[in-house]
Amino acid sequence: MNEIDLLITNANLATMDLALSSDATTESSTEHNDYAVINNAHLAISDGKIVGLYTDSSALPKSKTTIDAKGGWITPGLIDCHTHLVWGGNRAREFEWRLQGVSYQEISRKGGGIASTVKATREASDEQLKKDAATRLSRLMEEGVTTVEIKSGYGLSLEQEMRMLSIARQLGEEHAVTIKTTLLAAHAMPPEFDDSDAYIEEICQTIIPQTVQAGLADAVDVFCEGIGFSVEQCRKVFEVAKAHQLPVKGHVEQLSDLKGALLVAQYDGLSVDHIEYLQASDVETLKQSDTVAVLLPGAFYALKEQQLPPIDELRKQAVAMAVSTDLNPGTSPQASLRLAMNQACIYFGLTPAESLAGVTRNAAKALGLGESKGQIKVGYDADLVLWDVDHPCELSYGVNLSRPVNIFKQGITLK
Ligand code: DI6
Ligand code: FE
Repeated sequence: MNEIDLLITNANLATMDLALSSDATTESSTEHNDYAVINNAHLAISDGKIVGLYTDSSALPKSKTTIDAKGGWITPGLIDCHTHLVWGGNRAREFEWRLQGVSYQEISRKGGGIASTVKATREASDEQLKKDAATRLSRLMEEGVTTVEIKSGYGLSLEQEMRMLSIARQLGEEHAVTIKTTLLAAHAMPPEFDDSDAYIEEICQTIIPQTVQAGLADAVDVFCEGIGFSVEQCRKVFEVAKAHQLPVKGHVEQLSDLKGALLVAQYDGLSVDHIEYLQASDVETLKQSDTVAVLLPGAFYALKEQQLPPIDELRKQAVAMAVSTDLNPGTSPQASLRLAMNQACIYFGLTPAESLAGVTRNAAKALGLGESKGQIKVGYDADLVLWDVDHPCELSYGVNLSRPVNIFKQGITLK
């Protein structure tokens, strides 16, 4: 091998590579197998990719730069696969109402909720929107997040949805992070419309085609809910997305069981998100369509929900479970994926290893990036984090106890 760009020596790797988890190179304990550990390893990186994994230090390639991990733990860069991080204004007032016992749905029906953020987002200048979004993005990145999905959905017109997506794209160009954009025009009713079928027509005839033409959307999402859109309306949106070769996903079964997950599965969707009200008997369908279950414990926490997603059944059917922040001003004002990992364990009963897989391998899969990100594997992107922990379990256990020592984005040392 020619001289490589970067060599990281003496690391313990939580590779999250399923192919390794029962392999002889990992320690035999199940605990280690869950993280697909390689102890005392050396990582070779060139052109932003992982090009070699070694346990024999006598056979290392020559490198321009070498970093000694001193026995520290390295994981794949964290991936936040569900955020609404571009928004205007704030909803702290609504938080006070909710604490007084007014429900999220009630606030939404009275013109608060998503509608109030739509108003504030439309009124904000491009500069202000981008500045606030960049601050939130940096909060995630400080924690070791190297890939973020960002949805539109607070614009609700062609021009405003495109503005949100274009700001999301710009964030990806200006910061050392991979951004995947998702068009969520079917999030709520815009004030200009009183007929939801007419707005769905606008999404199908105008918003999706023009957004696609401008190259602004990587996927299409819907809010399939009593206070959102019906299954039949979401189906129309998915038909048009499919005609434009865009993958789909859905906010489904968050507050009630409309069977939105089954619709997403019919379109071989990337993910079903929230799913607290998903019936265990519907889980098999997700397995068949290879759709990721995205768990959003931050929204569950902030709304003080009681209904738990069918974790046992998802586990039994080996449906990939991702964990994400759902960062948004209403139901999950939480710019911490590490906190979401902890909440996924505490509230949903995930194991710390499942939680880590949820923000690495499975989050990558939820974004259609399963072949390039979310695992430490030769040929994969060198998005990596070196942590100040004694075991990867600590990443889910503590809140603001451990931090990244180094963050590498496509082989570039950010920290
Ligand atoms: N579900 C959510 O949790 C967010 N959107 C959605 O469809 C909430 C968005 C908000 O309240 O602003
Ligand atoms: Fe959401």
